[in-house]
Amino acid sequence: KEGKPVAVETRHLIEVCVSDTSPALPDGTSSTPLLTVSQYACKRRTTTVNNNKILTDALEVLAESYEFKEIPGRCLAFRRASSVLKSLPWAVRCLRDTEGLPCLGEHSKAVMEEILQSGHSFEVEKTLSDEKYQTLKLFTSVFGVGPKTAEKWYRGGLRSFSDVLAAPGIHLNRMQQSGFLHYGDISRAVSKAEARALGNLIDEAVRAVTPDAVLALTGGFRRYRGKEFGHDVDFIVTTREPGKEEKLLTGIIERLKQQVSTLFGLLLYCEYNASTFDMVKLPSHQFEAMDHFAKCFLIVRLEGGRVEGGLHGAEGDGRGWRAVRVDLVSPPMDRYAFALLGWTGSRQFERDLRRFARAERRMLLDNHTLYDKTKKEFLAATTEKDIFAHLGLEYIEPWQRNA
Ligand code: DCT
Ligand code: MG
Repeated sequence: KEGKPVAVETRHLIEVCVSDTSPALPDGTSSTPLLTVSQYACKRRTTTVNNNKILTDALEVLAESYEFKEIPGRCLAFRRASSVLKSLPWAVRCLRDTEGLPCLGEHSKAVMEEILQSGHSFEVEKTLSDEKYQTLKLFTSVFGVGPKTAEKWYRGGLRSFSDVLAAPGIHLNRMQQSGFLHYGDISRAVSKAEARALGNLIDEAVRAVTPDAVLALTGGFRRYRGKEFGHDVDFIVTTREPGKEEKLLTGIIERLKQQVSTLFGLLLYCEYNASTFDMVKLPSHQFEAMDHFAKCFLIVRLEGGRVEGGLHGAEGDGRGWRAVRVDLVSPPMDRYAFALLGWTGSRQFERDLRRFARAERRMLLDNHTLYDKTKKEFLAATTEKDIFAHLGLEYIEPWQRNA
């Protein structure tokens, strides 16, 4: 659930506390920057420069802890508060700075005030040292382990990886087995150079299957999204021949499986999900986290020699390669703009795009379509700009979507 729809969008005109960056006026007073901050992340411009990292890190710890406790409303409230602070072009120095800002509830404000005054928050520190929080955080950091499995293991008295691996009653699925096997590599951040090297590797496989395929880096490493590091590398791949996109993806997987690098297979793990996309079943009124396009979740062996400047953070491990998580999604070409918009992120940006569409425009947006409930029709789009225009939103560049 994405929270309660708000009937009328509230705009907030705020006056910011005078800061060092405010230019002094000739009469000796300072100008106060005026800023309109929307409650919707898709109406804010958020770059990777976060002027309030101390505050947002703290709020995100609480968001995560409520996610583990399966209290989605509170989790979302902290995520929204954090996202608003990320969009500010200045650092919050006192609570008065935040007057008029949307999405900052009493709880968030109390945490912020404590940090602004004393440098830390009692509640955040208590959470960070909480055994259950620490254990769930550890377990969910394994590829293939979600909050439900982590909770089950915790309730079974397990506290560490060695507990899990030694427990007699635990059956790890294939994804989790690979998650443990490559844990060190997968939990290490992927650099931009590594993402580019993977792009070349996937591109070679794509060209070998179909020369005229379209391959795009998306997610945090999409061109101009601006993230330096990520947890995986996401690609959209499709073809201009209608209906051939699914074959394309299985072809790419086959090609990658056949490829060997220094005698080892390139694909360390591959889970392929066939398409369940069916225009007839749309629009979907229920929010679904995953789209229905054909996709695969991979772990790819990346040789250091392919990476400009070498592998990130692998100094001294002597292996010369690392494992990287890669996702490929393959929508039909006429769904490309929706898939690209949905897979570019950030998550908070996507959430609020859908929430804005529903609450402010009576439209349903997902990775497949945009549906106008008033006109009872699907709205066509070949570019992201078309979708923003249908929604009556100013276009937000990928590098401004780091909400
Ligand atoms: N996404 C989404 N909702 C989800 C999961 C993902 O809208 N529940 C979208 C947003 C980004 C894109 O899919 C890819 O997801 P991630 O790889 O998790 O995000 P990212 O921005 O690429 O960040 P990173 O990979 O660095 O964690
Ligand atoms: Mg990603």
